[in-house]
Amino acid sequence: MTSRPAILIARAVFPEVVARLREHFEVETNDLDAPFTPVELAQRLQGKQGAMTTGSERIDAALLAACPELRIAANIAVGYNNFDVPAMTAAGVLATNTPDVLTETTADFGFALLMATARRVTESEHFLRAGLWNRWALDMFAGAEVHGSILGILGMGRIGQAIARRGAHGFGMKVIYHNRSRLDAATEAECQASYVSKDQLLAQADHLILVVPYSAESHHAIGAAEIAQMKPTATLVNIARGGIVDDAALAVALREKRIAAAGLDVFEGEPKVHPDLLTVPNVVLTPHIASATLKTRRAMADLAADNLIAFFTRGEALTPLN
Ligand code: 8YV
Repeated sequence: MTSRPAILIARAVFPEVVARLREHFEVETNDLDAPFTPVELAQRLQGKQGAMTTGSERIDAALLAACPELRIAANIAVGYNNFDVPAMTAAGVLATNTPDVLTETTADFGFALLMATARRVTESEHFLRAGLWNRWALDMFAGAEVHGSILGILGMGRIGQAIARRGAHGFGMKVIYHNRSRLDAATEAECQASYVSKDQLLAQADHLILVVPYSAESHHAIGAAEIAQMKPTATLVNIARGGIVDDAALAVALREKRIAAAGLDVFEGEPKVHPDLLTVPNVVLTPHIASATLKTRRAMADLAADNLIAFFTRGEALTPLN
């Protein structure tokens, strides 16, 4: 018998973070780092009061009913569509996420993907690696201009604003955005961003980047009809969540050159990727790495750990969602 709370760390995390958690809790880890099935997760959570999760672990009503001792789930992610927050609240389980610590890093990557997409970086690299480069040509891999173009942002939270600042201040872009609620005038001025309707955003953007949280409302927010509203020269970047874009419709649009190119870090049903996206050349594909710098991933794990420690020692978490 122990009086210390018991927690499950559902995926492999930095040893230093595990060591810190062991100072406070009885800790079970997943050293193989294979994602648990829902049944395995419920089994591992038996007798646990806390869970450290990632986007791979779903905390929903069925899981909560099977794990009555659970009191907190600390997500190592700012997005929390793997949590059914109303069900957690009803079950008296605290939910936490990791905002702020990944904002600038994720915005950096959004820009990296935008530039790789617009300037055809991976497409031209594949060409070179395949030994196809035997002469220089004036129009070879000529892409879309980034500086001075129109940057459209769907979802203007912390990361959207950080992308806007990069576009406006670093690349002299005209920034337009659409969001459920309009930003206050001071924030708009600081980001040099103008609020437009979703239709205007689609029609005007040279480069459209998606940074909106996933919800029933944002499911397939970009499908065939929305892509049809975009300029044929436009690019589309998704660093938000799979499911916001209808990947099958996007693959068709890319193949038919209805838009110039896309950059995707997230996918419907990832880690599976729609097979048609793997065969179209004008798409840059990355495996959900927008927040992946060592410093930021460590900061995310540390914040999730701090949430668990603060909750069990002081009764309140640092970044609660409910
Ligand atoms: C995470 C993310 O790495 O924070 C988020 O919402 O998408 C990424 O930064 C990923 O969700 C793993 O939990």
